[in-house]
Amino acid sequence: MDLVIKNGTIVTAADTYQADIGIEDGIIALIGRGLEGDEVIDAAGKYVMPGGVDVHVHLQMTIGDITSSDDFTTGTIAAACGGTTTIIDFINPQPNQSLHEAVTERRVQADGCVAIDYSLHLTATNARPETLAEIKELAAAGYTSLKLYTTYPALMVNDEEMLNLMAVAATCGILPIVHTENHWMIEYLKKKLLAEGKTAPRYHSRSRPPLAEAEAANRVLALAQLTRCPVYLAHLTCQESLEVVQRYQAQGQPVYGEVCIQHLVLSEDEYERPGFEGAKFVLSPPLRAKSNWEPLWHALASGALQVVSTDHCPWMFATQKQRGRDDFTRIPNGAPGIEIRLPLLYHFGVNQGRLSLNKFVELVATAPARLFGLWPRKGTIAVGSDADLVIFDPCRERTLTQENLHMNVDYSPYEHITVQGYPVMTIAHGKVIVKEGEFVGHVGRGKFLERKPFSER
Ligand code: DUC
Ligand code: ZN
Ligand code: ZN
Repeated sequence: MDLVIKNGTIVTAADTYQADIGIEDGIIALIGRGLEGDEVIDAAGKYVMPGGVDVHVHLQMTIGDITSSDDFTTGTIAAACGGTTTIIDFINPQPNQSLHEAVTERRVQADGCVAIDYSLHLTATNARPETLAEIKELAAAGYTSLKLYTTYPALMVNDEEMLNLMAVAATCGILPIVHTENHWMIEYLKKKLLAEGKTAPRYHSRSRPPLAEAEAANRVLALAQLTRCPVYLAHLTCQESLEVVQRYQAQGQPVYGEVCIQHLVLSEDEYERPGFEGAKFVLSPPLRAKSNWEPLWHALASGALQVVSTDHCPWMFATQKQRGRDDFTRIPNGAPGIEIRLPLLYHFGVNQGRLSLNKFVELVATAPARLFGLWPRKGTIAVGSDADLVIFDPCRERTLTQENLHMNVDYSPYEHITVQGYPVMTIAHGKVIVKEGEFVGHVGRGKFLERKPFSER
């Protein structure tokens, strides 16, 4: 064996047990007792879990003349430091750019620049015949998920377009991921608020109420039913949307959904911070009332929702967020999270009795890998799987300040929070890439991952 991890407690979505893991050529080769290898890591007293899979991140995403502040290098290093070994980002097609061109552009940005493995979701902003044809071709090349938006003028598709896109997705093994917020409700409220002189960050959340999210979720699931298309709803935030999801699930429709870590831990109270501080929390859908927390946790624990991701999309507070100083609608949407997903979910989920240890692993690694066509290569600890592993110390305490994190952004939304339980080592393809909180790997070692069609997951 090249490497043996000894004496740890292996935790997967299904089991918790004591065993050693033997790794050869970057792959898990043996799981058993008393293994010996050229290099040995002692994981006594620690959990050994599959590396995290974050299926919703926006690294170096350009909107107009600004770009989110973590690029593929800084963002994947930060991910690794927080125990994530695979990310899925998005292609960002410009108007009139073909999907193939957008894929090539994104691959050029990422290939050779990533510290961990990555893949890309397609994004469609129209349903022209040539776009539909490209989606089929790209599905065959391993791009088996498709982001669709019901808001953002440059990105959104109308119901007719969504129907045509879903119909194609259903035939070629693609899982649509939909950002559900009713654009016209939001436009109406934004204009009304601005006309009343309400320009501060707190009005961001008032312009995007739960009703707008739940309406779009309902509509999207109805379109999915008509086209017999499975669907994955991005960043669900509120009880109103959950009720919609569960109603369609109860009819037997394949509906999946994620919660982003910020919506489980932070609330709309953050928008009441003095001055412009609330802008740090301007993300969409916005942070909600605390009363939504327990229904979301319960939906994750019960399996109604399957994934916890981050929607990592950081903007510098001192510069980029400032463009919305006099108008909340101009604040770039998004916040950092790629590095703190595992510790926050463990601390607020497992430590507080809301999630079992196995459910925690399922939510951060196994279910995302499975839904997006990467399992069992990723998301589990099994012979033949990639040796992407996290050694997690359930006793390690850490305060999530901007200075001790690696994300390229000038603030932490979690500045005040101390968590218990933290990754102390991250291994990717059988190599230690993070040790005691510092990246010791090689940028460029991460590989692009082709993914299986939805029907084979
Ligand atoms: N919301 C999005 O829909 N995308 C990026 C960041 C955000 O907050
Ligand atoms: Zn979104
Ligand atoms: Zn997003």
